[in-house]
Amino acid sequence: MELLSHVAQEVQNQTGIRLHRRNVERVFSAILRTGDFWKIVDFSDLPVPAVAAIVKKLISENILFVDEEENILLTQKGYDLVRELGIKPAGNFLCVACEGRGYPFYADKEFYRTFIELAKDRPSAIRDYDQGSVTPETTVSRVLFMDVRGDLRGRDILVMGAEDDLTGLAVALTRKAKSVLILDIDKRLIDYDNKIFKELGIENAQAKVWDLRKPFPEDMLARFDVFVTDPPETFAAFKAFIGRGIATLKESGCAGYFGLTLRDSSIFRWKEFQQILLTDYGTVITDIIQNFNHYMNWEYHPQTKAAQIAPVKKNPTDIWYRSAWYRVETLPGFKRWNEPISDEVFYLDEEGSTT
Ligand code: SPD
Repeated sequence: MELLSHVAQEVQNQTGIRLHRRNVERVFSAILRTGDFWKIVDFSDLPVPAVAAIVKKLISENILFVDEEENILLTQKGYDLVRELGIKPAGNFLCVACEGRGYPFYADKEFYRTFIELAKDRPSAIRDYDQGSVTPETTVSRVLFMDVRGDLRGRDILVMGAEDDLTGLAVALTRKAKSVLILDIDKRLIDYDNKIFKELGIENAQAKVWDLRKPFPEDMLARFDVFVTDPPETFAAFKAFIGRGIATLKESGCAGYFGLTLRDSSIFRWKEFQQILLTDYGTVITDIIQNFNHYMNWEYHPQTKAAQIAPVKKNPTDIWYRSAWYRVETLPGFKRWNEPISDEVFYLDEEGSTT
């Protein structure tokens, strides 16, 4: 078997993460751009355990080595192999102004500045709920995106299970929505939002503690025009956050926004998520903007499986964890899923490692 397929097969057997030869090719391509392990994960679009195992395997084959500064580099054998296989680095032409999202976070400077000011004392991300906050630029861009798509002005909006990003606060701050309800399991975030709403006299927004593993009461169903969330990547969390979000939508033509990453789940799992969205829930995917969400590094990183299985001890120093921003729309006959979650695998499974 040729080398890329052999490595893909061996790492798949070892990690339980589905892989094909081009996943391994992509790791090589990433290494041609950077020696930083965490950026290699970012550019490879693969779960951390897969990249860690591929890199370790290639080190054991004398194709890669780690230098004194913990950079991952090609050996002469590695360079010869890359040349022989014709592997190239990908181009990098992302817009530096909008950071590649297509929505200029600086468009409304007053809004951007106010949000930064309000976010500066935010509670720090904690491991218990797999928190990891997106940058303020990401949060502001989410709101602009919603506005452009007609999902902000005059809308009843539910933001749930993702308030470490303060998206609900940002939506409320525009004062353009009809109402904003924020649900999160973390009381620190709920108190933070409600205090700001009180101080600023924002009366159409409220925040409440809620555990999304529990079904919603009847009065939450068919109540909102738009939901926003950012689940952990397990199937149980996908249903609890997104299935339940769809259940709260009023009618066909309503919209849901959420992030899905390839750092904690594979492209094979994305296919299964997309099948659930299309077939089980009866929605259509209108948008996927890859790497829209940029997550600030979290303090608990050294305690995670990701840190433990990495081929280097060096912690990430730059943004490496990013996720795609999905927008779905309900179609006639869409299904409202609102079952209890009994699955114990809620935050972490074989593809995830950053919790
Ligand atoms: N534990 C690391 C931070 C993870 C933040 N959640 C990202 C969810 C993407 N759907």
